[in-house]
Amino acid sequence: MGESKPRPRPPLPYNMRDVVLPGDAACPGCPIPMGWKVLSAVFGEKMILVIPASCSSVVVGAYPGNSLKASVVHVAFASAGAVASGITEALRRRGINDVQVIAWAGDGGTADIGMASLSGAAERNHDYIYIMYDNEAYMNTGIQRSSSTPYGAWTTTTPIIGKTEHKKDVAKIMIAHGVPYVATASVAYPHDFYAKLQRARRIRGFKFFHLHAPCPVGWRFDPKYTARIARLAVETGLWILYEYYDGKLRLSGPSRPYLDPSKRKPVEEYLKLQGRFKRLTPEKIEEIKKYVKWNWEWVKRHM
Ligand SMILES: Cc1ncc(C[n+]2csc(CCOP(=O)(O)OP(=O)(O)O)c2C)c(N)n1
Ligand code: SF4
Ligand SMILES: [Mg+2]
Repeated sequence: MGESKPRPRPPLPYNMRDVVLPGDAACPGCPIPMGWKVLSAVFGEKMILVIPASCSSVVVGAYPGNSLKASVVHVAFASAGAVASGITEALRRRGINDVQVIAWAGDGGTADIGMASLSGAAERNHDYIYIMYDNEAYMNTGIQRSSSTPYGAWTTTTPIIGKTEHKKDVAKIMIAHGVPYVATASVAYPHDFYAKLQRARRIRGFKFFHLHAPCPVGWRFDPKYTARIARLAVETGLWILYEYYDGKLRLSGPSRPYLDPSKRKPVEEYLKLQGRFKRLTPEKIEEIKKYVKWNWEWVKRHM
């Protein structure tokens, strides 16, 4: 038998600069690692993520089995805003200025239980980035409604007629705090998210991101559709991408065409792919359309 040729090296399983490691505990189609990939592209290992109790705590895992090659601090549900403030100040006092502190919290951990510590950090204008990844319910504990669950959506605590209130708009609350930078983003538009993070890292003071993050498990859709559904939210005008700084709102590229309502896709295209909206009546769909219109009016007034 002749000598066998050495086998070609298999390609590396992941980009070596990528700090999001393969083999995490996320469900298929989970938006969380999609968001982290973008953080990784901007900050690499030079970030400290502060993560309150949520799906993200499970997806990142416990040391030394972390699925992120960056520093992670697991904190109590309500405290991301406060802990990230403390870490930021500690680094400043030690003269360490090449590490980005990022609070990475769910909608429950931000819009509900974490609101007080978030508001305090924003008011004190601590110099870090807060990212609310919004999967629009308490997913880790079994899909309970949050104040960021949208109108009409089924959850295990809004089982029959869906949620009867509209979403709490945390980005607007942050704008009202007068922080230096607020942005909305979507896991379907990584380049837009990337550019916003690059801008935010150069701004001193508190920076807030509201990241739309469709969850296949809680929203009841096929995991292969995460990016498609996130994109449809923008194309129907339901999710508006913008930045707010220096007292002015700047509509982001992907949302610009939809300033013209005739360019927007019908909201039904977004709703029909998700089991959580299965029981919507025509009246409720009309109410959602009114909300979209009202939101765009608000955007126009602040441009
Ligand atoms: C004080 C407190 N109350 C309740 C819980 C239980 N708990 C853990 S994660 C979670 C839901 C988190 O929801 P969200 O912040 O939206 O993140 P997601 O799981 O959706 O990613 C809850 C209620 C807790 N850990 N601490
Ligand atoms: S429930 Fe949703 S957000 Fe949580 S890990 Fe699964 S896909 Fe991700
Ligand atoms: Mg959530």
